[in-house]
Order: sequence, then C-alpha cells, then structure tokens
Amino acid sequence: MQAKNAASKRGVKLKSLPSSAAAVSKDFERYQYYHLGRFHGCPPLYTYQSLAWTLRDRIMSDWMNTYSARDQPGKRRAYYLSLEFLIGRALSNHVLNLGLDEATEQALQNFGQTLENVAEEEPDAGLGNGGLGRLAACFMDSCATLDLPVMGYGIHYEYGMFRQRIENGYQKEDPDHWLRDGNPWEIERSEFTCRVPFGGRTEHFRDPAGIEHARWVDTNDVLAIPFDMPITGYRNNTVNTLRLWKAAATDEFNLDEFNAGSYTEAVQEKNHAEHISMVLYPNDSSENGKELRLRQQYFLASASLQDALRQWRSAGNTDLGRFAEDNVFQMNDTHPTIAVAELMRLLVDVERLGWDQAWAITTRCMAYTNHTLLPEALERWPVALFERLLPRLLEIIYEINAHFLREVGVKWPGDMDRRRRMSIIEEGGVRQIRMAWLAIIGSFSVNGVAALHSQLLRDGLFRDFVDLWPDKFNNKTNGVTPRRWVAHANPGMSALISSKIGDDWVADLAHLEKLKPLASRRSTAFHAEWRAVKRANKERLAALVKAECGVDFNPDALFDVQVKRIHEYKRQLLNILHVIHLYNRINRGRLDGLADRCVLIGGKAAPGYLMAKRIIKLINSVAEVVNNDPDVDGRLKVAFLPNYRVTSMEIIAPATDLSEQISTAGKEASGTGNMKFMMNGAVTIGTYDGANIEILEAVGEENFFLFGLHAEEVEALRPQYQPQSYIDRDPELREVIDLLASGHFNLCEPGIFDMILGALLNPHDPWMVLADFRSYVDAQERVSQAWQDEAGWTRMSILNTASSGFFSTDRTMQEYNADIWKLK
Ligand code: KUQ
Repeated sequence: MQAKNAASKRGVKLKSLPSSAAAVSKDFERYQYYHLGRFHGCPPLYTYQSLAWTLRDRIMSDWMNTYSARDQPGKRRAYYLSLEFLIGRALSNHVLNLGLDEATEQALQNFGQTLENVAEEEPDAGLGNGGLGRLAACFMDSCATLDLPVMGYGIHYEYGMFRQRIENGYQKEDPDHWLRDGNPWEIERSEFTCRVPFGGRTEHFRDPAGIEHARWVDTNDVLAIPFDMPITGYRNNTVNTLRLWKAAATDEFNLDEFNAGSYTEAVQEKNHAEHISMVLYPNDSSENGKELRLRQQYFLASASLQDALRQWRSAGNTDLGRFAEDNVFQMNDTHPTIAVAELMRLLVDVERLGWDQAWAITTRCMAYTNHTLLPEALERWPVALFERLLPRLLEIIYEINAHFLREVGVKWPGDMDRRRRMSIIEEGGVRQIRMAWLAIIGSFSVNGVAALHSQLLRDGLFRDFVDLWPDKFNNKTNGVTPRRWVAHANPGMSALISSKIGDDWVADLAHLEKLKPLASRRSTAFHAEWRAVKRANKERLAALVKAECGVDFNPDALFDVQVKRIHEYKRQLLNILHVIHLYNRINRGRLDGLADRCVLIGGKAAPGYLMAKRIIKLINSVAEVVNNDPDVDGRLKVAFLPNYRVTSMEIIAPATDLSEQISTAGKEASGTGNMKFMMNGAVTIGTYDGANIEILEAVGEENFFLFGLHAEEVEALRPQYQPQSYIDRDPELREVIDLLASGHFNLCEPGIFDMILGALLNPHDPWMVLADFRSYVDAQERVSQAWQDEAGWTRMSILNTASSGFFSTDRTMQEYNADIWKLK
C-alpha cells in the first residue's frame, strides 16, 4: 500500500482540465445547478462560488505538479513565516495569471454575467494590517511567477482586519467575518495536522548513555490544522502554496470533569484552544503585549517548523545534518521569531541532536527581516509570561543567551555595558525578552526594507551586532507586484502600454523603460491617450467617492491622495494643515496660481490609538466645512474614504495624480503604497524617507516634489525643537493654527481638537509636524504650478511609470534569492 502511494505520488502527472469557454461554461453550470442547487435567479454569491470552484479545478493540476516536481530529496526550499498575509481578492488575479480572461468572460456571458460583477462578490482576505502584510502577499505572487520553491506559512484567522465605518466623523469598527460563506479557494489538509504544546513544566533527566535531556510535560496541546491557498504564477504553470493554520481543540477531554457529570463544561474548555486563530490583532507598527498574541506567534512558529520537517522527511531526506542545506526560513519581522528557539527545541528535545549541532543548523536556516525602527513596535515579552506559557522555550532562550554572551565576552573582555546592551534579556524593572535580539543572534541574514532604513539600522539600533557580525546585515528594498497593481488594477493603462512596447513588462517590469522616449516635452497623441486613460480611472474613483462619501470629485481637478494606516509618524496632520491653508487662502481671495484639487484621505486607525482616531475626526470635520462652503465653489474638495483596503487601492492608485508620502524623515521604513502610485503614473510629493529616496533617484528630482528635513536634520533639531517659533515666523501657518483653535471646524463639539493642537505645539512632538509645514506648502505650490502645464505633467506621469521597474517584487525576490535563499 505504501509503495503504491509513493509510486502514485511521484509517477503520475495530473492532467489539466480543458480551458475553452465551452468547458468553463459547462463546469460553471455544473457547480451552480448540480452542486449548489441554484436554478432560477441565482444569488450573486453562488455565482461567485461556482466560478471560483471552476477556476480552482483548473489550478489543481499545476498545483499538484508543482508540488511533485519539488518533492525530492536535496531540493532546497524557502518558507516565509508571517503573522500577516494581506491578500485581498483572488478571483481576477487567478483569471489574469491563468490567461483565462476571454474564456471566463465568454462563459459568463451565457449566464448574463460579467467578470467584473462576479468579482465584486468576493470578500477581501484581509489577513493583515497594512504594508507588512501586503508585502508578504506580493512576495508570494512574485515567487510563483519566478518559479521559486517558496511556501508561505500564516494563520487562518476567522476574523480579518476590522471593517471601518464612519459615524458622525468618528471611526467605528465592525468585525470582518470573511469566512462566513466559506472560502472556495482553500483546501483543508487535516492529514497534516500538528500538535502545539502550551503551559506545563519541564523535566530534566539523563538517558541510559548518561546524556542530559529535557522534556516538556503536562502541556495543554492545541491542534493546528492547515488550510492551503493556491498562489498562481503569471502564465507559467507554477502554483505555490500559502498554508494557513487554524487552531482546534484536541479530542481529549478532562476525564475527571467529564465523569463528574460536567459534560458541557468539559466540552466548553475546548473553546479556549480555538481562540488562538480567531482574530488578527489590528495594530500596525506597534507592539501589543497580549498573551493571546504570544500564543498566536508560537502556534504559527511551532506548527510551521514541524510541518517543514515533516515535508523534508517525506521528500526522502533523512540526514538532519543536511537540514540547513535544504531549508531556509524568512521571518517577517520579529512576530514569528520564537521560531529560532522552537527549531532548537525540535532538534534538541525531539530529534536529540547535541546543542552545538542544533545551533549550527538553526543559525544556517533562519533569516530575519526588520520592518521598523519605531521603539513602540519593538517586541519584548515579559519573562514571567514565557515562564508560564512556554517554559521550555524560556530555558532554551536562556541557554542561547548564555552561549552568546560568552562570545561577546571573548571579543570584548570586561565590557559589561556592551553585555547588558546585547543581552536577549533586558534587566531592570520587569525582565523582558528582546525578540529582535533573538532574531539577530539566531539568523545568518538580517535585512532592512529600503536603503535608508537598512543604513539607519546599522548605524543605530543594531550597531553592536554590526560590530560583531558585519556581514550578516543587508538591504532588500521592498516592491509590489505589477500583476495586481498594474495589469489587474489598471487595464486601460496596461493596454495602452502594451500597444506601444508589447506586453513583456508584465513579467519583467524593467521593460517599462521603453516608455521613456514617449514621454516627450510637448503634447503628443500618446500624451492624449495617456491622459484619457487617467481620466477614465478618475471617473471610476469619483463614482466610488460619491457612493461612499457623498462628495463630488471633479475628474478634471488634481487628485491628491494619501491612503495608508493612520499614524502620527505618517503625518496625515500635515496634509490636513495644508488643506486648511488652501481653504483659508480661498476664503481670503488669495487664488493666484491655485489648482483645483480633490484631496482624498483614507486609512484605518488601531482601535486603541486615540490620537489616530481623533485625526480621522478632524479630517471629516474639515471636509464637512470645506465641501459645504459656497465660497469655495468647488475649487477644493475633501473626502475621507471609509474602510480603506486592498480592493479600494485597486481603484485609487490608477486614478491618482499626486501621491502623498510625507512621513517624518527616518520613520517610514520603506512604504509600498508609494510604489503602487508611481507605477500607475502618479507623481510623488514626499520627504527624504524610506523608499521615497529610491523613487526620487529612479525618476529624477525634476519629476518628484521633495520637501522637508532629512533624517539627520530631524535628529539634530529634536533637542531644540520649538513649534511656536514656526508659528511666530510664518503668518500663513499662524492663520491655519488660529482657524483650527477657533473651533471653526467643530462648532458643535467644542474642545475635541485640543489634543491635536496640544500635540502640534508640544516641543516634544516626536514627528515635528510644524517644522516641515513651510517646506510642504511651498512644494504643494510647485505642484499647483506644474499641474497647470498639461504636457509637463503628463510627461512627469509617464516618466514615473517608465522608471518604476525597480519596484517590482520580482526584483526584490530575485535579490532575496541571490543573497539569502539561494534556491535553484
Ligand atoms: C508592526 N512594522 C506590528 C503589524 C505591522 C509593521 C504589527 O512594513 C512595510 C513598510 C512600512 C512599515 C511596515 C511595518 N509594519 C513595520 C507592523 O511601516 O514602512 O513598507 C513593509 O516593509
């Protein structure tokens, strides 16, 4: 039986299903009628499900064949460990990748449907907060397109990122039960269920040979059940896997309670286990410190490592000494970093390798990506929590630390201050585990996500470690996938580009360079076509804004857009101060050189982040006043778009003229929205921060509106920052602040913006908003001027798209592979 299974596993190639319109139509009908039993007036949800299954059937053979081709001993693989995968919708993405657009459209025609309408039924898979989660999804797309053997490991959250509503200008959160109607893409693979231990205590003993071992006993185990999502490559028959773990209770009951007659209580306890994968933590760029979050992290790390070991053995490997030659784990920030200690546990306690050999394997398998320098985002866990929840892991971390500090002591004898700084355990007050240190010590590669960010890491936070291991540290500038963010989101521009330079750019974005000769300083026929595409995209966005916000956006005006998580360091406040400034100018009749503008802002605030929530209220209050002031007369419109998510960005980016990337320099590690906008022909107004710098270098400073202090100027100014002095010196800033303080935007709710004024006027304002006000307003003035030169603006727009090739995640993944993963 086993031999036969093995034979069928390797020998048989699964045949692909026919992909003609007729075949697609027939299967679609079969699902709708014969499977779902929907005959007349089929509700749209079932139309979507039927089409999704029809397509999944057409993915299945490539999926299995991709797997079998790699299921051999000695084939090296990479695993991407991430608490977040912000995938969005899958339907149109698979249709595009499989090249089934025409067949699907034709098939749907028979049922009076269009792909666009059916696609609207799919809920976003919102299993992430923002850039970090979306990056993981773009990485998966590019790895499949490059045919790299990479598997994603994440959590099968029952509830994704909350849905945002705006009520009287305030954010309200609703749960996102995205799995309510099932997920037609996923396949449950209960045969690969793992057990993840929690709690209990450790025992130490000697085996018959006298060697010391530890065991972790009396644990409360949780089952991890994998759900697989297919990740299709772009027209290359590769299908990779995103494996998401769902928590479930074991079948064991507390027998005492059971026999004492507390049957329902005994069953209820099972509930506890299932909570682990219930909900995504909605905090972006800030740590949480909640016990459940640590449970999620260990649950992911343990299940994924057990599964990778199982896969490796099932491919026919046996010699653990070779494990590091065949496997590499990329840790998406410190969130899954407990994996370093967990791999040690599996190798030492379960596989019974010696410590040194296990450590050599672990440190050749693990790689760590850092995504932020913000101190509030650096994860630290109280030792006491570890002791209770993961006692064996704590022992292992202590031992890793002891070995490490010995190494530090050899290199810097007697340097106690350095030992204290570099210790994984932070002493003094509550003892805490520094997860970033564990990640660095346990990894052979540590990277930042943009050139400046990686440099700041080396010079600052990670300096001591750079002294010890200079070669560990490297940069991998982020990217975005051009399939979703151009080919899918902007079909008009894609068709226009392909008509001029062919369609090789979809799989090799460097080809966009060929557009440069078409940029031209004078208005050309191509300019007119380029503008017509942008205009149509702007009409689409204007319709969305009208439907969601009730605000009229004029497609002839400049579309000025800032969409991203609401955070003080991203400085939505600076944007809104500029809006107030424009409003004030219009009201005082200072109209010279002003461009008509529609300002769009969108993004979610973490539910517990009061300042961010108040900033949303301010944006809505200013919008209310500006949009209803007859004197403004449509020269300026402001809207806050509720529930910003992947699917909204697919409409926003193609319609944007001006991309707002205005973080305090040194604070935005990279940004990725900036890249989506650039690819779609938006011009950036931005600070010298994150990947903005690389965008500026790629497109040239004459095609980018740069403003503000640089990172080192920010730090130099910080000790003597006096916000009031900027107000004293700048009458236009004074007018803005006075207008805000006068209560003009909050007549019915006095005082609600005092906290914002307080933050702006505080000499300790970490984001130094007022320091950049003048420079920002001047840059916006240059934007206004440039916008009124139609040919000049069109040229800038084309050059931005033409120069965006570097920001494809295909390039990013090639760099990860060349420098870190080294996959074939
Ligand atoms: C932190 N850190 C805790 C969830 C997310 C986090 C929980 O990563 C993007 C960057 C962007 C950076 C973001 C990030 N998210 C850091 C986070 O802020 O600048 O583009 C992807 O690297």
